Amino acid sequence: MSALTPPTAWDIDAVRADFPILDQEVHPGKPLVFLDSAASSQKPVQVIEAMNHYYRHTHANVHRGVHVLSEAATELYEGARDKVQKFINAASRKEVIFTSNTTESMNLIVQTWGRVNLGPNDVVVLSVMEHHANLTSWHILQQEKGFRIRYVPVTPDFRLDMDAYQQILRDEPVKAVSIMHVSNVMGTINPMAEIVRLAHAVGAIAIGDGAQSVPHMPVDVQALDVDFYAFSGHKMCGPTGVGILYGKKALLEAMPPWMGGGDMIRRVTLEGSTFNDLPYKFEAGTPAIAEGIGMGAAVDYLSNLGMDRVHAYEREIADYLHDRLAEVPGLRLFNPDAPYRSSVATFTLDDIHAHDMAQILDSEGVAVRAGHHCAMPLHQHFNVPATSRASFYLYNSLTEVDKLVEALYIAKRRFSRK
Ligand code: C6P
Repeated sequence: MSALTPPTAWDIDAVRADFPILDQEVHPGKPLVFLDSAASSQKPVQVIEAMNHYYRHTHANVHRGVHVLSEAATELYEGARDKVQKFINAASRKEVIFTSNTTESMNLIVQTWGRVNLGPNDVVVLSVMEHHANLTSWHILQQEKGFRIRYVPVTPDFRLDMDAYQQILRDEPVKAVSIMHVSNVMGTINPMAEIVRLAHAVGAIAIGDGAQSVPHMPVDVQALDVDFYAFSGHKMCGPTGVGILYGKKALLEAMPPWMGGGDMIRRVTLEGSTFNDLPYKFEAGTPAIAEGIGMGAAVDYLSNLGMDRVHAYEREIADYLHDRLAEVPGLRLFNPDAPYRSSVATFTLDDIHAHDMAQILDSEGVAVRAGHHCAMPLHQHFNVPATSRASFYLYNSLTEVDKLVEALYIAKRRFSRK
């Protein structure tokens, strides 16, 4: 590193070289500009190779056999749990439960902790900006248990209304607060530690949806003091099919199991079953072994880059992105200002429908997501049926911001001719 290079300099070419999928044209003369990482990120060769190597050399079921391959597979799979524990600074590996994704993690909390602890006199606090994973899972149990749900509103500057949150906590017998750390639509970074502190002050538990935070910033579950925290492997350079539920040990120990099956039991007779210790109590059946190992490789990849550096680079992208977008006439943005924003731009342009917009951008090689992004209530709050979302990640370059802006002007020109 030369004396002139700042210590946080990001070698974007070296990072992009790790992601072979990025090096392609998606239409003749149109190189891929992948801006849909909030839906699912791309995978570096290190993750692809780890899974490939496992299937070629070490595949066998875990926790079951005494033969060489089963022991090797178990070591790799359980090693991935240790990596995740360290990555989020959980106090114990028993607190790291493998699930299939954030959605399953959320449903696990609701169907175990929620089922045991919630009744008609209780209140659960969610927010208007939540993803459906953190809405419908509660709605399903609410129909059975009859508790009430209060929703923290969103401010006109696209943030969580913390005053309204505190008012709800004063007014209601709140048992649980479940809120996203980072919004998948607006990119808003919510004050998670403060949300947790205020929930605990009234005796409520606090649950964090970390699907959009863990991939992009350092997360320390002990510093947040959060009771449960959920995230997905596929948004953080890992494979699909694997996710994590972090939970404080005392809470997890007090919760009944969710799914029954192999691995989660201690003893089974025809009269009944007793259950395994944590974390296995919540992991019934053969797990997604290769995916767990792939997630471990993704954690290694991100740790080697350094999450502080990833976050700093994404802030640089966010600043440039929002500076450039501010110059596009007719663009309506649904993102907060710095320091609350992340490397996401969600927008409508003139009266172009979001799906038409995504198609035009795609014809220019620019991949974005269009629709309600599994956050229908938030779009009802905006009073728009759909938005387009460009979500950047550690492998996107500043030049790709320019490509997005160019493509937006192309869309404007095409529609103004109609
Ligand atoms: N958001 C998006 O395009 P799963 O599908 O279980 O891995 O993640 C669900 C989920 C939960 N919470 C948040 C904040 C999320 O962003 C997501 C997934 C994707 O925004 C797919 S809908």
